Amino acid sequence: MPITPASPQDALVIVDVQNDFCPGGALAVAEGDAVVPLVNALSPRFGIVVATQDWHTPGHVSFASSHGRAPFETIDLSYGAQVLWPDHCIMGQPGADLHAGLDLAPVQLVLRKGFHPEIDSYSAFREADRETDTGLAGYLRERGAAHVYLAGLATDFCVAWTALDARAAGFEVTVVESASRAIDLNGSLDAARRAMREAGIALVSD
Ligand code: VGL
Ligand code: ZN
Repeated sequence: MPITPASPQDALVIVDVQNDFCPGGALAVAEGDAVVPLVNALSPRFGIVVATQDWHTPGHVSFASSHGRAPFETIDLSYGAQVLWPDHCIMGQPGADLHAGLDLAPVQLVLRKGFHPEIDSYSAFREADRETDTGLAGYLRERGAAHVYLAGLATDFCVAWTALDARAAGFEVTVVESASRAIDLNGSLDAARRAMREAGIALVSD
């Protein structure tokens, strides 16, 4: 069913629609680029539109290469378990650019995350140490948002973590699954969908 936000203060958060998460990118999500026209169709319906950008330092703690390990292994860091990824979304490099087809005209804020060298941040609200806030909750509250919709990449990592933190921050949350694509590593998509449902997050199609 086409999504029609109930209030002009409903917010759309477009998560990490970046070259490195699209086919040909360093951490390509299957059909990642398929979300571009779907997100472009969604964004003009919202009064508040934010896009997030994964934005890592070279040698970032989430990179397997920083630990002499293979990508997709998990290690323990001071803040907990960390999946190790191929080098991706390095600040200022083309892989970190938002996909060229993404319509940026309706986007009012581009929020970067993951720029602290020693802390990852799947969530656009709170970094992986679970302490460092990005300011997004305050931004959305000051703009009067009560309901946050999410779409983008990847459903089971940055979309899910952002959705769960939006809920924890007190927003109503809806994930537009049809305009999102997943990495699906070791059952991560099923686990993410279960966690989101249990948190009271609506999973819908547009
Ligand atoms: C993401 C893994 C590492 C995402 C970002 O956008 O889902 N996944 N960094
Ligand atoms: Zn990342």
